[in-house]
Amino acid sequence: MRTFLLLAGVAGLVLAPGANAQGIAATVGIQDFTYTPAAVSIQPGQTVAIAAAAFHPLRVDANAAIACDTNCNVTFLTAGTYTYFCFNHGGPGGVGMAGTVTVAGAAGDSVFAGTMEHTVL
Ligand SMILES: [Cu+2]
Repeated sequence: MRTFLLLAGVAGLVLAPGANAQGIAATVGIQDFTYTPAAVSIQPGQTVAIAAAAFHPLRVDANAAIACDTNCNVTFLTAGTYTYFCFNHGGPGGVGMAGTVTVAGAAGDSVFAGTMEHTVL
């Protein structure tokens, strides 16, 4: 297993290596060019495991630095609605192969500043 450490350019979300203190709150798979389930809801600080592959590289609208092509664990620290998409078959704003993560709570409940980790198996 190789681990890359990247600087997160946007507050609010982070890629975590494996399970973090709060574990995986939701898991999103891929079936026939669709994320399943296409929408998940979590609490601030929880992690979503989103399937990805070289053929289905993951991008997160809110943070262009999050780009991974293996299964990605993305931790969302700030309340809000986040859209992600497959770089090959979707686009920003929920176009095509895309999904949504809703993080409960009032906007600005927490502020994140730090690093994100992208784990490549
Ligand atoms: Cu795809």
